[in-house]
Amino acid sequence: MAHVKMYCSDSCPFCNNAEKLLLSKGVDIEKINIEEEPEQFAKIVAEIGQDSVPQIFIDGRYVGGFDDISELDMDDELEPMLGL
Ligand SMILES: N[C@@H](CCC(=O)N[C@@H](CS)C(=O)NCC(=O)O)C(=O)O
Repeated sequence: MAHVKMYCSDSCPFCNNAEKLLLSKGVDIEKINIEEEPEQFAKIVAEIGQDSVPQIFIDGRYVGGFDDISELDMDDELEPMLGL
């Protein structure tokens, strides 16, 4: 199964939606709370040029936010990326 890393914050509806979608696929999520680890988030913001949350990586590959994984799911591309 793929390794999913999600940068997120508390009280973020898009993060909750992304988590729900990913959990519905049965995958584990490594969550990084950007309020607790701002320096880690600053590093990836510099890399990807996006500073909203969530920001999701699957097996180290940047896939985007909730809208992006939702679209991948609708196109039946998310599960293969998750190794399902
Ligand atoms: N299209 C993005 C929207 C994400 C979004 O707007 N997240 C809010 C928090 S729930 C945020 O980070 N707002 C601050 C910002 O956009 O810089 C997605 O689907 O992930």
